[in-house]
Amino acid sequence: MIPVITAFERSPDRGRGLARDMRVRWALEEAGQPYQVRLLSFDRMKTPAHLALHPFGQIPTWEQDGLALFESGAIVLHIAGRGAGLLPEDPDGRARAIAWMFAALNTVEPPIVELSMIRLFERDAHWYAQRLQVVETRVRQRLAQLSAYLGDADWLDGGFSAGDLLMVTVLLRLEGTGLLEEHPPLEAYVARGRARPAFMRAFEAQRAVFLEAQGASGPPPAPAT
Ligand code: GTB
Repeated sequence: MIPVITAFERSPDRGRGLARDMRVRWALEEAGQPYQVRLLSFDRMKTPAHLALHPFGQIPTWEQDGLALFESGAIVLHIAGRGAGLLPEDPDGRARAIAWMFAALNTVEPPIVELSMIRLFERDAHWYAQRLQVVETRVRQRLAQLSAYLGDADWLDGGFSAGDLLMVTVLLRLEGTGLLEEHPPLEAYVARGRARPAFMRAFEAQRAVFLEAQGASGPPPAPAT
């Protein structure tokens, strides 16, 4: 059975590929695995039918042959684990690539998500500027560390892996902040990820959903986490 994933019916990112179905779509494209997408409204995400798949009522989810998964990282790991060319064959290299997947989601993504939340929802607070500075410093620290590690390498640990796939999608969320541009090696790293044909196919697929929804009726709803 072809896998079915879920995505926003009307993504608040306006088709910029920042919602977390993008990383699943990209992994599927890298694997050459055809898939179907069930598009959900915010209301449908909170119905019992969807909560049975995702306890937190979010996207993305994965269903195939009786297996249902949630959490984008777990889904990408599942795809990568099935010989998609996203994890090295040698056990040590594989373990290091998985460590980078965790690093992307647990170490680099949290301050970046916090920063986007502040920029989106806390602009009117009297402490906005102070808090922004604190969180920007946290993000800068991570970017400096990551950039120093990457140096002039193309990818984090040898060839492109699921670790890079997740890291690039995480760094993409910095679009428009100017922070990535402070680190040319990271800017080039993200550009390399974006230039992969599988990324481009995934990007166009999620963008097509936005364009169709926009054509159907008015602007999308306010951003959500
Ligand atoms: N840890 C989970 C995972 O990795 O799968 C987090 C899943 C998650 O946050 N899903 C979000 C969601 O379903 C969509 S991706 N939100 C609806 C809800 O919670 O009710 C997060 C996201 C949303 C919007 C933008 N944007 O507009 O730029 C970027 C990322």
